[in-house]
Amino acid sequence: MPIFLIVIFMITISCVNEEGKVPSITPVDPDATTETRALLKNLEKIRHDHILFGHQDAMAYGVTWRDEENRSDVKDITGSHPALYGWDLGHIEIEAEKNLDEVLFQDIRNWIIEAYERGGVITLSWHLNNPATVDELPEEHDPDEWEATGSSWDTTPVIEEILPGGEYEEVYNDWLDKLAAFINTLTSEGASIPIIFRPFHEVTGHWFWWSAQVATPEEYIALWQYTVEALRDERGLHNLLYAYTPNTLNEMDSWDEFLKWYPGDDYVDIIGFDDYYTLQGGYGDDQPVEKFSEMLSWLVNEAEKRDKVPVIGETGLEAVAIDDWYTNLLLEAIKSNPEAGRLAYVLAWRNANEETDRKDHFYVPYPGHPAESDFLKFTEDPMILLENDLPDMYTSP
Ligand code: BMA
Repeated sequence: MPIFLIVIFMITISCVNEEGKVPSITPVDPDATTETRALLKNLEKIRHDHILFGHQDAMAYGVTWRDEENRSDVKDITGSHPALYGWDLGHIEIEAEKNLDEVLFQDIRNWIIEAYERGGVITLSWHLNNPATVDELPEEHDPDEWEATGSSWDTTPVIEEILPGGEYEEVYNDWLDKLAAFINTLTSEGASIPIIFRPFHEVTGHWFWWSAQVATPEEYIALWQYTVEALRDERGLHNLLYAYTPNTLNEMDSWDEFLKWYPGDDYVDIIGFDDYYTLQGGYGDDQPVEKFSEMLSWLVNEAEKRDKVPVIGETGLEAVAIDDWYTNLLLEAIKSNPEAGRLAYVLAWRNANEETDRKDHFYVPYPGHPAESDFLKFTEDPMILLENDLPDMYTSP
């Protein structure tokens, strides 16, 4: 082949991942459904220009309301629901009717199907109980006791006993059956709805039974890989993309820790971290916004090296206590250099209802809140996408 043809061929290949071209990225599940593959490609494509804004439990409740048709705090302010919906499957494993934050699984299912049919994107986390101590879980729900014995926050060591040959292997397999059964009901017109599954998050924190103070990286990685294989290969779920989001880089001794717990390129589609304190200077940084932006650049770089999609797994400032947090801190960090902004999405944590749940525990403002107009400005930035701004995420670009 003449040398100039080889050069043209190589230039073509190297352009594949850039905006305007069809991304070559494929899920770690070789049998992923067409819509799931399309979702991953669309996230990869979109992140060069835009970021999807997401909200946990968006449709279930807001600070001042609960269980109202077609309502979300994001929509109350902006006129659109968020582009991304986070839900948590904690307590599906114990066959509860409601998840750990008192949302009926039946409702979660319906909100997922409706959001998908409107074009929204879904991500699921799983605050699963501790298999060793689950029997001690309090029967009565108390929103202020979310860290109760038997819960995800019960740090009794257990991973070794979940893995093959361990005392709780059967229990865990049964829990995976329950999880898979629920995910199997997430369909629209007979097709499975693509889900970004984000299990075992914040591993580098010290509050969950799977996290760094009780688990070793080997155990964590084995648990992750076992879970992916169990869902994908044994239970035949082919609508999942897997997201790895440890706790913020800013609480790590070295950013290599992110990679120390990383389950591997063959087990992860999306990488990110959860961060609640950097932007407002909670770790004592002199220039917190710059620090956050540096961390994002590092993440984007790592993702691009591995052909993974970078995201912010969870963030927010409790009670949105700084009025311009969304534009002057979050958006500023994202925009302060082109690399930091190449993220597919950012998920804000939930807006707990002030009457029935925790008070002042919300991460998106609501109408009348002092941060309302700043949040609206944030969502009106051309970079930020809400549900109404989304292209078709489920048809391959
Ligand atoms: C935490 C808090 C808790 C909640 C848990 C799981 O961050 O919001 O109130 O129970 O997440 O959603």
